[in-house]
Amino acid sequence: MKVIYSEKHCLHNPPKEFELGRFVPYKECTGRVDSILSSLRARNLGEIVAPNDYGLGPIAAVHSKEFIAYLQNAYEEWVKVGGNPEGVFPDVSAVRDFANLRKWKQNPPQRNFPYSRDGGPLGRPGYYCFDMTGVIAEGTFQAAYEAAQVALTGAELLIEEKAHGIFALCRPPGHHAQRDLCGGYCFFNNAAIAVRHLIHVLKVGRVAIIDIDYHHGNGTQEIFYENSNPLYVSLHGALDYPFYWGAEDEVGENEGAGFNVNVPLKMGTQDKEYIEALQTIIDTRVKEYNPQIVVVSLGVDTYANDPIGGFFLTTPAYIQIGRALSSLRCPTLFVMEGGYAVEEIGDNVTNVLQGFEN
Ligand code: Q9C
Ligand code: ZN
Repeated sequence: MKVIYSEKHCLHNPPKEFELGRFVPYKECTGRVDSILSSLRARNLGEIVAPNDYGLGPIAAVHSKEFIAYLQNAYEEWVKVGGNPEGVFPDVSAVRDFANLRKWKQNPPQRNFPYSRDGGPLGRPGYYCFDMTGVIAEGTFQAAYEAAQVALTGAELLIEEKAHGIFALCRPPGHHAQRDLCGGYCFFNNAAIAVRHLIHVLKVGRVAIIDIDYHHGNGTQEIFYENSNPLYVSLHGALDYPFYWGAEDEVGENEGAGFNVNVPLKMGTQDKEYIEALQTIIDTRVKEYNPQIVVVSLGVDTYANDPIGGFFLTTPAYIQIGRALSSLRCPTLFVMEGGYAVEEIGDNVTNVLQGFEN
C-alpha cells in the first residue's frame, strides 16, 4: 500500500498542552510519526511518497476564509501582544452555543458578526479554538497545510492509480477541526478536505467516512451535517471528549438527515465487542449506502495502553479491524488521526493496513 508522507509535520511541535489545570508534554508529538514510519518500513508496507501541492483552494472549500487567515496569522499576532512564544492558548472562550449554532447561522443577528466582532488579537484564540490542545505554535500553519496536502494527494492517487488502499500519514490530525474551529490537536480537517475533493473535483458519486478514532469526529460531523454525501459513521467512546457531540440522536439535518451515524460505545470496550460493533455497522449502514470510495479516519487511541482513550483494544485486534474494513471491497483512503501510545502506535496502525491488504 502506498504511503503519503511529508517531513514538514515536524514544523508543528508545541512543547506543552494544558490538561486538568497543568501544563504537560504535548501528546500529539512528532515521535508518533517516527513510530509509524519505523513499523511501516520494518514490514515493507509500501512505497513512501511525498505529497503534491494543491494549494489553499481545496482547504478553503471546507474551512472559512476568516479561520484560515486566523491560523495563518495567529502565532505572530499572539507573540506581538505578549503571548507565550511556546504557543497560542486562549484565555477567553467565545461561548458559541454549539447546539444552536446551526440555527443561529441560518438566522444570524443583524450585524456583521462574527467577522468584525471575533474579539481582535486577544479574543480570536477563544473564538476559533474550542479547547486547550489546539495549540498554535510557530510552524503550525505550515504543518497543517502540508497534512491537508498529504490527504489530498492520497485522494488523487487512489483514483488515478485505481488503488485498493492508500495511507495518508497526516500529522497534525484533523477530525476535530470544524469549518471555523480548531481543537483536539486538529487544525485543518484532512479527511473532510480529501472527501470534498473526491466528491466535487474527482466526481466520485458516493463516499462513506468510517471514523474509528477513539474520539467522536465532531469536525467531520459538523462539516457534512447537512449533506447526504458523504455518509459519516463514527464509533467512539460514549460521553468522553469532545463531550458536546457524538450522541446517537445526531443524525444529520435537511438533505443530510439520516446520513450521520454515531455509534457511542461504553468506556472499557474490548476487542470482541468493538469488532462486532464495527462489522455490524459496516454490514448495515455502510453496505446499504453502497459507497464507491471509503475514507477511514484512522485513530488507534482505542488501544488499551493509550494515555487518553477509554477502550481496551489489543495490538492483534487492529488486524481484525483492517479485515473488517476490507470486507467492503471498496477502494479506501486511510487518513491518520489520533493514537498517543507512542511505542505501540506504529504496530497498531500497520496492523490495520496489513489486515486490510490480506
Ligand atoms: N485527558 C485526537 O485524537 N484532550 N484528538 C483530552 C484527556 C484532547 C484527541 C483530555 C484529546 C484530543 C485526534
Ligand atoms: Zn482521538
